[in-house]
Amino acid sequence: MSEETPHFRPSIKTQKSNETIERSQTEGQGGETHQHAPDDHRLTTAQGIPVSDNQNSLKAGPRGPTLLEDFHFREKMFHFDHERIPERVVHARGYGARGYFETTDPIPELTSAHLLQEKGRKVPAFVRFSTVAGNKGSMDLARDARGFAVKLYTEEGNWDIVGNNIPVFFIQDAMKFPDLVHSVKEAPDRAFPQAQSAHDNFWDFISLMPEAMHMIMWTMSDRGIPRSFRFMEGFGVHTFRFVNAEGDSTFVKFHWKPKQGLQSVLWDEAVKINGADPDFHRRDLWDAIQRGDYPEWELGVQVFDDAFADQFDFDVLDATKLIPEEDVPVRIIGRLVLDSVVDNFFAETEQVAFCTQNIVPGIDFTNDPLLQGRNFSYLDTQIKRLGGPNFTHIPVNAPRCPFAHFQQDGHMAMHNPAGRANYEPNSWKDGGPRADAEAGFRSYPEEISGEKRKARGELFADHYSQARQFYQSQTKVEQTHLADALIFELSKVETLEIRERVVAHLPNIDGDLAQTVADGLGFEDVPEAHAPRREVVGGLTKSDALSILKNGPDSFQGRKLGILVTDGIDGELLQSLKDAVQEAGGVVEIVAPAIGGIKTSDGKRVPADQKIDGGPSVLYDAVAVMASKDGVAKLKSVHPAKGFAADAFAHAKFIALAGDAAELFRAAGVTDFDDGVFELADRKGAAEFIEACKALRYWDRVK
Ligand code: HDE
Repeated sequence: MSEETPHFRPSIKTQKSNETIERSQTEGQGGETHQHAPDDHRLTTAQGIPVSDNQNSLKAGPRGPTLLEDFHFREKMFHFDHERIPERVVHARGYGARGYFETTDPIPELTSAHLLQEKGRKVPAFVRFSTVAGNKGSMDLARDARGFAVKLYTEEGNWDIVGNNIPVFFIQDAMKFPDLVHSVKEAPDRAFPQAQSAHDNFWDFISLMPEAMHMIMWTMSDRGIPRSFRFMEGFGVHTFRFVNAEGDSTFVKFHWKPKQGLQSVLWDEAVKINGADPDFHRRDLWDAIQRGDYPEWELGVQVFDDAFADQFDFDVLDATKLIPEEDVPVRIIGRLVLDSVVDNFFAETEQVAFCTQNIVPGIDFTNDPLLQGRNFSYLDTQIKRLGGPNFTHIPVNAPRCPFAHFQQDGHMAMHNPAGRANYEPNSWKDGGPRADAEAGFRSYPEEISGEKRKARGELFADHYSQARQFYQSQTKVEQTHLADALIFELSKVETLEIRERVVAHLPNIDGDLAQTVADGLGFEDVPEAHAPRREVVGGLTKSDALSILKNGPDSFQGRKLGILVTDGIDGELLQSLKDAVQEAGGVVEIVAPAIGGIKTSDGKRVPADQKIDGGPSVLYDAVAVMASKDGVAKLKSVHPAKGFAADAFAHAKFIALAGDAAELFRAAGVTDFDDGVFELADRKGAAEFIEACKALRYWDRVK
């Protein structure tokens, strides 16, 4: 037996990986974890001691026991055993990227925030998207709200807008957050279901919390299953304050509007994507940034004063309410661009510590009781996750502006004060920093008075009005999806009383919705409606801004066409289809019976990106099938190929057919070809097909 096992040196060949490696050695913005010179391949311990053998532990003879003095083994294993930090109690599954924010329309009249004083002012940004309920390893397409957390490294410190892709929340007071989260996460005895809300505990809680009904409309709508992080809106949710240089304050709500337009998947797609590619969202973001298709959002603000707040039907401090864009228009003031992936997931995405209380001069909180509670929670949670009070020393969390204070010591202290002064006031010559009454952060001096009580504002008792407005603002297709989602979720609820108690909220929202869901659950009648605590405000105007379909992209930019091909197809036609997609700013993936690809009729090899069973049509925004006579004959006996066709049709996708591809669809049971199905014959046809794909779905098929 040999005592020395030869070293295995992995060689990295793919272009993508090489790019990543180069970047990590030059940029290192977020996590300067690589302390080696790039050409230093010598393995050492963490103490820098050179290692002679990384395959075998130190033994008393080749077959003898392992010796305790093997400090290399001991350190390696010790470190491995401590690799994990606690995952976030909510939003555990997330994905981050870097970029920048740039002011496009300065607003000094509204806020003194340095960043927003001048057009073109630019600061680095870090964004983390997430699901809420699932654990760190859960799948991306769970029905859930999505976190949309933005850290702006401004010249006056870090400003975090820790928002969601939904502008309202389930609850009104932070007191209920632990209950909400316990109810949606796995039950404590059985530890399932995970990463889903379709279970008794969640709906039991919701049925008893009418204030959640507005948010439920949003999570059951297609907002709960976005196609990509790139195609979602973001919202600050709470009402915040702007404060200008004169000390005047206005209320403000923050909106992130995706330049790419809104888009979601269908529930049946979500279910299948979770199996085919549980990392669908993170892969999408990674790929888009890597290919230079940088996702971009506009920052919009809704600004309003006390007079508006006083005449508004609802309380602006109530996070279960939004302010319709038709009432207070969204003014675009800046843009956020994500142009760089992280060097190291753990260093940046896992360790990034967002805190709602990170605001800069010119921004302030309101008394929203949810926001007030969050301001306590986020700091608390960072201590637990990151192990001590020095988490701001981690590069991704450190400010990028000068900073100076007298805090010291603690676990893993990296920035330590130089010199003698670590207190203030002091009389030393280099006595350290001093507070600045002019430029320093000052809270808006709002007058506060009131009885000390556990209570809520009166208008908080309205629970259904905006839920109704949301539902009624949706297109027919979207309303159907919403009702289907409720039926799906409640069908997973085992306890009849819970199902009934949920449905009894719906007549207060919309009679047809209540009836459809009751029918879908097999109820004989719609259960008697719960009495609203406050009369529902009727006649709220429908808001187009609430619908996804009314805010689609009208472009195939950043979207993906899946082309299923067989041997013997027309290579030129394939090329013209690829050209048309590229011209539209989209991406093509070739799906073939084998990963080695196919040969076109003129003998050219086309490599595949996916083998057919790894590339189902649910992964694509539109599909084309190009098949020769022999090719289709073989495809017809491949179940995933038939699934590719049947699903694409059922999911209302635009479909292009070339050669004998129609036969595959017929074999899959699709016989009625409609106007969403294109016969592909030449270059012009390819361009026409991609033009049609801008609409993303041929909804007429599923009306
Ligand atoms: Fe959070 N939330 N939250 N939340 N939240 C956390 O902080 C909390 C709420 C949101 O990508 C935790 O660092 C309370 C609303 C996002 O790292 C924790 C309440 C909104 C993220 C916490 C809320 C959010 C979090 C867990 C009720 C939308 C992920 C880990 C008062 C506006 C940030 C962490 C990231 C994360 C507490 C409600 C968004 C426990 C107490 C409303 C996007 O501190």
